[in-house]
Amino acid sequence: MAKLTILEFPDPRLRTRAVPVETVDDELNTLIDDMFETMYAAPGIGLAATQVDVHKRLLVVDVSSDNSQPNALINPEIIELDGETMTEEGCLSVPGYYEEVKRAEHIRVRFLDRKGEEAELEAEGLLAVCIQHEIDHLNGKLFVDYISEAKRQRIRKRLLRDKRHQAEVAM
Ligand code: GNR
Ligand code: NI
Repeated sequence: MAKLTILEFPDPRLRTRAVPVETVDDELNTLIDDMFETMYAAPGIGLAATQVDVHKRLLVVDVSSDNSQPNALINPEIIELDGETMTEEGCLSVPGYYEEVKRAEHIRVRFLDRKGEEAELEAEGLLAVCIQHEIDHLNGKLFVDYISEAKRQRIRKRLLRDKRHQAEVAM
C-alpha cells in the first residue's frame, strides 16, 4: 500500500481529460487500494485518479463516517439525473476553500467494479454529489469552475502564495 501525492489547483495536470480503462487487472487494483489509502488518510469522501496524476477513468468514494462503504467506479457513466441540490463542496485539490455548488440530487451511474464486472449504483444526497464532483475531475473540471472568475482567481493566487511560502520554509 502506498499513499499518493494529490495535485493541487492551479496545477495544469488537473485539466487533463482521463481516458477509459481498457483492462481491470492487478495493477489497476493496486492503484485502487492506493487511492483508498490516500483518500482515507486525507481525509476525504472521494478521490479521482486525475488528482493523483493518473489520467484513467477511475474514482473511489466512501461517504460513511467509519470507512464502511468503499466503492471503486471504473469508466463511470451517469445514466439518470434527477432534481437539484446545493451543497457546500470542498476538494482535496483546492485545500481550505468551500463553495456552494448546484448538482443533481439523485443519479444512477453505470460502471465496471474492481472485478471488471458491469454494475449500477443509485445514489442521492452527498454520495450523488460526490460522484458528480469526481466525474468532473475525470473531465478536467473542478468545483471552482462553477464560482465567479474573481473568486477563482483569488483562490488561485492564495494557493500559489501558500505554496511559495511552504517552499521557503522548507529551505
Ligand atoms: O472530501 C471531499 N468532500 C466533499 C464534500 C462535498 C462535495 C464533494 C466532496 S469531494 C472531496 C474530496 C475530493 O476532492 N474529491 O475529488
Ligand atoms: Ni475534488
